[in-house]
Amino acid sequence: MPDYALMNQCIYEGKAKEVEQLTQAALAEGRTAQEILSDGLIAGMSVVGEDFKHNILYVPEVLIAARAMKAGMGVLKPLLSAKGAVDSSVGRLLMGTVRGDLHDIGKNLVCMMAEGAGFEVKDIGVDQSVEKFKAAADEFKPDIIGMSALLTTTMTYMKTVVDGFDQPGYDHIKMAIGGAPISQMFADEIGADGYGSDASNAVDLFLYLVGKGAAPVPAGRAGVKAVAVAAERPPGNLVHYQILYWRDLPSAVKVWDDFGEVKQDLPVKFAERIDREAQKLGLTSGDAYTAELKWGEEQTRPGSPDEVARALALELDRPN
Ligand code: B12
Repeated sequence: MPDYALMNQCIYEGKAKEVEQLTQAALAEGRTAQEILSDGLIAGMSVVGEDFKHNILYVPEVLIAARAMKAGMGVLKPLLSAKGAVDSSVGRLLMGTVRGDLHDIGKNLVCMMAEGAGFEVKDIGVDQSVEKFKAAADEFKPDIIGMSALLTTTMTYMKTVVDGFDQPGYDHIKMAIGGAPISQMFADEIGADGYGSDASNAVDLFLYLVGKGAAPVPAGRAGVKAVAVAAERPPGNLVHYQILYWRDLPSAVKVWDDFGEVKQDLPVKFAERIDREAQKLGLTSGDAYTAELKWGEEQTRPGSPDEVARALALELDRPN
């Protein structure tokens, strides 16, 4: 019997090589690709989804877990598609980033989580026009079309796509949208069927749109997360902290002690600096970009998580 609990744990910890090997071993033992997919991969990824929902895991950890799931999927995919064995009973999802927009990290994450929840997913990539969405929909016959946009200049194109599908023959397809600048209000404005605030919320939305779940409430994922209970900290309290780097450029900080935790994205100029550097180096694909994200060493210093997070943001803000 394959050790599915271990496989789930390896997904959670983002151990791609181990997941790949365990998947191969389970196949060698004669288990079906479908069983390994659901008990080994999907079960592991759903714990990741739950912990992401409850702010126990953050985007970098989820991306690393998603990569591990992808390693297992790589082994299973030829078998699943060869036998037509994918259980698409949950639903079929067509995903893409809209025209003019090259951001795909969030979209990829949504695809992985949706696959993890049992959807059959077709990802048509970035910079997609309404014509491309329609051609792909004609071929793939999705239940849902998911669109992603990260730029205020490209989010308006989502309406063009929604309008493009407002035609006989496409009425059964639900339109879902997401991306950092998107809101429920914008979704209502352009006539989309739903908006998802993050990958796990997106999966809840998809399940709802195919009639397999309750209406989700988009979660506001704030830049600063204080999971702390108000607590008296002793004088000289030590907190632990880590800095998330993109290559050598800081991107976010995580600070915690026994009483709570703060995760803070650094101010917008840090993201802009990273964007410029990524483009200069040509590391713009989702995988190339994410591969450069690494947590720095764990360190300690006195204070509360809030104070230390603020101090770190100031200290890291030096001209490069
Ligand atoms: C990584 C990044 C890049 C990378 C993209 C790599 C890649 N392949 O994706 C590179 C370096 C290429 C890049 C380029 C640019 N970028 Co950029 N980028 C970012 C950055 C730092 C992170 C985005 C990200 O991946 N977030 C993490 C993911 C997981 O979150 P997410 O995308 O929001 O997705 C989640 C949810 O939104 C939701 N979701 C997403 N899609 C969908 C879809 C559906 C259907 C559902 C339900 C849910 C859903 O679920 C996801 C998972 O939880 C942001 C800053 C930021 N902090 O957001 C800037 C940012 C988005 N970029 C920005 C800009 C301006 C640019 C450039 C124009 C820079 C330039 N001067 O050239 C170019 C544009 C290139 C183009 N034409 O698209 C601005 C946008 C400003 C604005 N409001 O319009 C930002 C906000 C940075 C900033 N403040 O300056 N960028």
